[in-house]
This record gives sequence, structure tokens and C-alpha cells, in this order.
Amino acid sequence: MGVRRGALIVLEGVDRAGKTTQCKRLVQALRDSGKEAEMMRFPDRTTMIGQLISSYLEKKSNLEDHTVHLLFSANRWEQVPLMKKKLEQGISLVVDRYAFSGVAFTSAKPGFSLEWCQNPDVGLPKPDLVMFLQVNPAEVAGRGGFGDERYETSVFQRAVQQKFEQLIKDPSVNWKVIDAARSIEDVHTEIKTLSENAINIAENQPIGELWK
Ligand code: NYM
Repeated sequence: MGVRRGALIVLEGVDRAGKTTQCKRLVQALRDSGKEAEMMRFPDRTTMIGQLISSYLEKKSNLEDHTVHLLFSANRWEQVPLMKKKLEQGISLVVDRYAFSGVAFTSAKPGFSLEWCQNPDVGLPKPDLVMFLQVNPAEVAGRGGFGDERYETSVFQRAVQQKFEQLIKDPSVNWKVIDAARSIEDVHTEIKTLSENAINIAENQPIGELWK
């Protein structure tokens, strides 16, 4: 038998929910227990498409709303060959944001349906597990203020939160809602347990296609 594939594990949530901290902790914990794991993040600001996105987020340039949505999607698609290669080599990928952020952020703008926003990402490698780090704005107020990037206002983040709540209802995706208002350690323990289970199950399954 060939190598057992790695699992595609995604962390999602509004800004300041603790995704990046938890992704790093999870990769370290998986490695400590002898599993191969790597972190990825979207947007990946290092590519040419990623640089266009980064300049938009930093408000150094303006892009039309549909256009930037498609760039975020293209920024995922350009990593697909590498993602598949790593998964097939048995490396689990821990991903900080994925297509769900793409849909939640664009559909929070006026005039965008969930369906239109999902379409460009249909067929991406399907995550084996998507953990939604749930916080309410009052609970994270003590985590420091928003930065200066686009979308970093409490009004917009509330709209994004509502869109995530709609996406979580989709039973074709393996969503787990995590209470991220707890301590970093408690949240980590739950995420680690869920991820280890997902890795064990994914080993024997083909990589799925998202929203297809
Ligand atoms: N974002 C992220 C989108 O609008 N669409 C997407 O597809 C993705 C992946 O980019 N506010 C938004 C959410 C964030 C911003 O993310 C940058 P980060 O994790 O702060 O670098």
C-alpha cells in the first residue's frame, strides 16, 4: 500500500478569533506526536496574485469587488497542485482561512449572493475538517483593537459573522464550532483532539471536492 494521505484541516473565524495562534500550536502539537504537518494561510501574500491582494487589503490600491473576490479564489487555486502533492505525501495541512473566508467576506458586501461567491471555489480540495473559532465581539474586545486593513471594522465583522453562520449550516462540509472565548490552552486541546480524529479518518479516503 502507498503512503496514507494527510488531512486538510482549516481554521476559520472572524478577525481576532485566534486562528493564527491556534494554527501554529496545532502544527507544533502534531509534529510533537510524530505526525507530518505544515501550516498554510490564505491569502498567500507571497505570490504575484497575493501581492495584488495584499496591496488592496492595505488600501494601497483599489480593486473592483468582483475582481478582488476572483483574485482571492485564484490565490487558492494556484496552490492546489502543491496542496495535493503534500497531502498525497502524507503531510497534513493546517490552513489559516480558506474558501469560507472568501465567501463570508465578499457576501457581506451589498449585492453579492452566497452562491455567486461560492462558484469560483467549487472543486477546490475539500477540507476534512473545518473548525470555526466562535467569539463574540465583546469577548475579544480585550484582545486589542483592529488594525488598519480593509474590512477591519466591527460593523463589517458582524456582517461577516452572519455569513459564516449561514455557511456552517451546510452539511456537505465537516464543520465543528469551537468556543474560542476560552483560554488558548483549552481551545488548543479541543482543536488537537478533533484534528487527530480527522487525520485518522482521512488516511483511508480520497481527497474530496468542495461544494461539488
Ligand atoms: N479575506 C481572506 C477575504 O476577504 N477573502 C478571502 O478569500 C480570504 C482568504 O482578507 N480580513 C480577508 C479576511 C481578512 C483579510 O486575512 C486578510 P489575514 O488572515 O488577516 O491575513
